[in-house]
Amino acid sequence: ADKRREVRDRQTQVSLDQLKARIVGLPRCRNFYKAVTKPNRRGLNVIAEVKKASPSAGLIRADFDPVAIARTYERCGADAISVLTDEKYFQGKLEYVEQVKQAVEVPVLRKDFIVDLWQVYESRAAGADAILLIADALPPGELMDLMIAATELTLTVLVEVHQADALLSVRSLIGFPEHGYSVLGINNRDLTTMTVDLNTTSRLKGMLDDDVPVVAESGVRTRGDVERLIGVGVRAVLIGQTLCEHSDIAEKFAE
Ligand code: IGP
Repeated sequence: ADKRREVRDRQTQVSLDQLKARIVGLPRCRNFYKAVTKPNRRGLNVIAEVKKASPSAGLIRADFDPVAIARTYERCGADAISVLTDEKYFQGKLEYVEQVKQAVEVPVLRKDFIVDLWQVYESRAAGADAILLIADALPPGELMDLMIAATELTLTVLVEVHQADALLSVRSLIGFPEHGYSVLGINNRDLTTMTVDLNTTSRLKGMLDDDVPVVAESGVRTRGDVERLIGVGVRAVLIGQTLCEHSDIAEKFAE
């Protein structure tokens, strides 16, 4: 409900037609789908997240510089970059997507609570190559509508689930070309209680065909965690806090 109010405020400043006009002149999206699903030496792809603060951790990095962090990630070999833009809970900003997109060559994911078509256009206009849609929080019909709109704009959709029932209702939508480029994100963090359980990934992945591209999200902190997820067969991991909070981001990445 908060998000809907925020979106309504922003809509009074920029109309859908204005966003559409901006999008017309843009180059096509970088291929986020390919970046996170391609086979590689490491055994999985890495989406590194630019994250200033979170409800569970508070302020993660005091000297937060989104462009510097994104450049470090890219230099360390990140396959894609996630940028949190939610202001209220994560101290993000939409402008961070614009800035990061200009600073790196890999695809950029806009991470926010997207509940309205207008935000899909807003994301594309800001330069995002992919958006997050949270299946646990959206009725299936609305999720579909947002996925179709994203596809028309050539965005990749990261469809996130935490609960088995949400997975059941969306699993048939993932990966089909007629629904555009989409990958399934399994969130190890329960957004209602903030608790993290890495077993969520293996438990939910077991409900999917092996060829569905899966991204494991949240709570990945050590080399051991990554090895474990490679063993489960995910195509990518999304890592935020443990990288952003480290005094030497490059050193933590190498681990
Ligand atoms: C990153 P972590 O534990 O590495 O910082 O997690 C990412 O998964 C997390 O930021 C996230 C998120 C979300 C944030 C996953 N799903 C939905 C906001 C909204």
